[in-house]
Amino acid sequence: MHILNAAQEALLQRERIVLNDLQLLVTSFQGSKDDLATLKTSIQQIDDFFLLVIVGEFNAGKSSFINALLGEKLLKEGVTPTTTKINIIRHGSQHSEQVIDENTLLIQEPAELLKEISIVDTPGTNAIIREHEKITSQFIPRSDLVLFITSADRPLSESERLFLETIRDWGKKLVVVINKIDVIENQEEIEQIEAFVSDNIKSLLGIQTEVFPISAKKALNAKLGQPKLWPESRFEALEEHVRHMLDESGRIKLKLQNPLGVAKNLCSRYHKVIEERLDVLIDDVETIQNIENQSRLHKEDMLHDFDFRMADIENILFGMQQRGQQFFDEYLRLGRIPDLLNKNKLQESFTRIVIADVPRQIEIKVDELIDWMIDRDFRQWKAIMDHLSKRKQNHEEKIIGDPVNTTFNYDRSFLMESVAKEAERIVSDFDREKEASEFASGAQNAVAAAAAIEVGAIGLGTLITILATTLSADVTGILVASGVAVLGLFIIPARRRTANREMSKKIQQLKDNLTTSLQDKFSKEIDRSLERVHTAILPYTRFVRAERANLEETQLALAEIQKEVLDIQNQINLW
Ligand SMILES: Nc1nc2c(ncn2[C@@H]2O[C@H](COP(=O)(O)OP(=O)(O)OP(=O)(O)O)[C@@H](O)[C@H]2O)c(=O)[nH]1
Ligand SMILES: [Mg+2]
Repeated sequence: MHILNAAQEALLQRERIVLNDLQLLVTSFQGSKDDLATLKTSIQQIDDFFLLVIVGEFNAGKSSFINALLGEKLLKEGVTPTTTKINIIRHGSQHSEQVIDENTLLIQEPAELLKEISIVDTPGTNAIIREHEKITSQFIPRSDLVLFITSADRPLSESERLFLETIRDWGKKLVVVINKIDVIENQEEIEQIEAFVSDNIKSLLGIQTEVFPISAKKALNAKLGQPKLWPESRFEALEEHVRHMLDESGRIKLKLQNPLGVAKNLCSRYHKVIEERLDVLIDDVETIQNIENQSRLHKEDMLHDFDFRMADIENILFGMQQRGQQFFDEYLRLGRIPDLLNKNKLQESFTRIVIADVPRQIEIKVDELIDWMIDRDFRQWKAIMDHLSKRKQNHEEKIIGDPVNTTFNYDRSFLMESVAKEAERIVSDFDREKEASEFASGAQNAVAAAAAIEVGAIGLGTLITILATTLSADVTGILVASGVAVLGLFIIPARRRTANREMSKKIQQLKDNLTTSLQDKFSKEIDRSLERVHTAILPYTRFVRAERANLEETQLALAEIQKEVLDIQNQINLW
């Protein structure tokens, strides 16, 4: 590269920094290897030879054009797809050819023009050999100036249009050449073709380019000894234009622009990827929120319903308490003294009248409660499963469309899948009976613990019967003890009230023990169920949160880079 002035040097410095930043960003974003390689090559190329790259459909006359430019028949021409490799033509003291790799050939030639620039002949696009187009497309980012050749007998085909878009997307400066004008009979027709190409490029690509109608064949022949063909070849204007574009400052400009165009292209591509991923994640956040909201509602519902159901149990116990009062009132009478002295009979009466079928009633209610609760839990998991599978369906296409890398989608799908699987597993393995019996024994333990009694696996109903029997014994004890001091009891109303209160307290205690321990057990169970949901979706939630933060950060960094690239581009354009 030529000596740069201070301002150019400073700008080049900035350019290197921003390109380096972009390289780091693409690397940390796990961008595609191809993108990284492209970026790296275009950075290296700042210091490399200037590359004028000739592209176009096969048979358009690319090789012929280069021959005409050099004024010698250096490259092979032919009607079938002829050029099969990238031919880099560079200045050398004598002619030589060297295979660089399977797709690249380096030709050295002692031509004056090549001292300033290297010219690249490429395989034609739209040839039957698809590989050719790929080789050429991959080379586009490396070019400093692209010369696009179309043929006058089929100007601007559909495939050429697509190829031109690729060139434009890489931010390349473009010169358009219409070759083979010698096959067109009259001047008017040539003008029509010229206008057609020029207008269409403008409307298709949104860029104004200069279009040069030429005859490469005549130009070469003119240079090879038939000078009268030179004006007809119309080559002069094109050569003049290229020479002007490629004077020293023009070359520096194009050289510096080249990697910036590549950077710009990558920036906008990665922006798009980030945006698409953020869209996916926003929907993910919504899914997670839906699940969490549903869990919260589920809990509220559960607690609300639970209070209703608990009220039934409390009513049963309340009924027992009232019967206890009546029983006491009835038995603490002088006329009942004989009964009070028969302890067994008294206990039997208390059990029959006061306890009645309370244990069974409670057991039924508790069983209902457990069933209801397990059913709700089951339904909750089913709802989660449905949410996730709906989410999966909605976004499968979006996920497939991400061109840059697959780890994001892989990780994300994997996590979502594993939550969905967990939900599915829970739903399909759901064993109501097992859950219910575990739950019941949990409830039993809670009640037993509250009453401070040791129990084995006896069932809640039996436990309540035991508690009721204890209560019967206790209460009968109070009555019997009262009976011994029977006279005092009837004479001193204060003692009678104390005994009555004590009995009420015992029943109240049983009631409290039962309700609080059941309540405790159930609310713990609700929390446990919610916790289970929360834990199951946690890896997914975490991923979404972390990935989102990460993407937003990358987005900001990318925007900075993009801004700097634009700024440097503008500065260069001011030269
Ligand atoms: N009439 C006419 N024929 C030309 C002109 N330029 C090239 N040709 C012919 O067009 C055919 C294709 O030319 P090439 O230079 O091989 O075309 P290419 O674009 O390099 O083709 P590929 O290497 O196959 O992609 C050859 O037969 C040339 O002689 C021209 O200006 N006028
Ligand atoms: Mg060729």
